[in-house]
Amino acid sequence: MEFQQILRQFKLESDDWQFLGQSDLPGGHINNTYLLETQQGDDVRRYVLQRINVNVFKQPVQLMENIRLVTGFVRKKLNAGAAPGQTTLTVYPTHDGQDYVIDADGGYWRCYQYVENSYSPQEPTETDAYRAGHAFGTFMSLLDDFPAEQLHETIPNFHNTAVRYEHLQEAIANNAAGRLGEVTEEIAFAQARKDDCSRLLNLCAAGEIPTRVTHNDTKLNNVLFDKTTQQAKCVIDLDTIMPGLALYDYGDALRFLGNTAREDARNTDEVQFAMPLFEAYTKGYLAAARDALTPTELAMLPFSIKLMTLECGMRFLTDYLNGDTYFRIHYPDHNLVRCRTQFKLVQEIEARLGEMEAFVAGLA
Ligand code: GN1
Ligand code: MG
Repeated sequence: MEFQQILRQFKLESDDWQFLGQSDLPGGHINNTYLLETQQGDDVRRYVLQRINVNVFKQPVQLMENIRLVTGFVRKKLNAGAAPGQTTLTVYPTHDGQDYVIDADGGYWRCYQYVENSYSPQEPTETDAYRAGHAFGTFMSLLDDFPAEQLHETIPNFHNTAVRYEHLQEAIANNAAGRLGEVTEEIAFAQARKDDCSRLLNLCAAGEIPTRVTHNDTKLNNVLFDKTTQQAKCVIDLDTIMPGLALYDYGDALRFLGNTAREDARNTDEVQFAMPLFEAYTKGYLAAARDALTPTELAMLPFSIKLMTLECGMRFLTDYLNGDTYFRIHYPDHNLVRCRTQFKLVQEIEARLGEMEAFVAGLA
């Protein structure tokens, strides 16, 4: 189906618009994202149209319900002045009141307002890191009293690292793509860290870490910054909002931000852990979220970075063994390259864990 025809089915600001054009919005590993431009009277209005990957998100209707509930809840608080300068995503309904359009091939499409005058920092500074930490900390605080039981768990066990470890063991046993011989070292690397995989889960089961409403995909490019003020203004990519641990969001953010190289750098010598960005992000995050966190959560902040990095590496490795059925790849060993950067980063984090723990203890 044509993009225009899909957009026609959404209830936009006006029905009287002309299509100006479309382009890809690259970056994500899962959904397909497009920017559509329209002329409405004197205004140019832009929309983000996304095809939801239903191989990954098997319950697109529930997923959209989560996003509608969460954005509605956050918007109310923002309108009441909760976090000046922040905004949230705007989901457009269709003319018949749904949050999505189903195309002739059964594809699910949704439409967001494009966040104008925004960018995502490509080479983040310490100021950017502080602001991103503050934005994700604020996001968590805003959702502190959200009724979690209303949320669907759209991908069960999403950050259950012990389950991720089991999925890796299954992928090894199946050897579906016949690649087992290439990844002996990576498998040994993960297996040597098996006990780490259940540490946070055990603390959660013991009641030392609470379950909260979490974002679950806190990469830096999921915070948009304002071009005029350079402040972080909108947390985006709300697909994985589910009950989870605050430590997943904190750890995953630094997995991404703390890496001095790209997530798919082939030369792992480039992969180091950026302590100044860690320090800045942590300060910003704690400025917004410290009061909500328990002592155990605070103590486990540095470990969570290691855990989320290990988990992400295991997920790339699992997908490589399975024959690349989950993450979008751009060349044959892309998932293996991604796995290797993550595992190199785990080593870098392990070497600095004590230093990081001392830093957090000094702030708390
Ligand atoms: C995927 O599509 P994207 O880039 O927002 C993945 C995250 C991973 C990330 C690694 C639903 O996110 O969990 O951390 O890639 N999302 C899903 O870059 O699996
Ligand atoms: Mg995502």
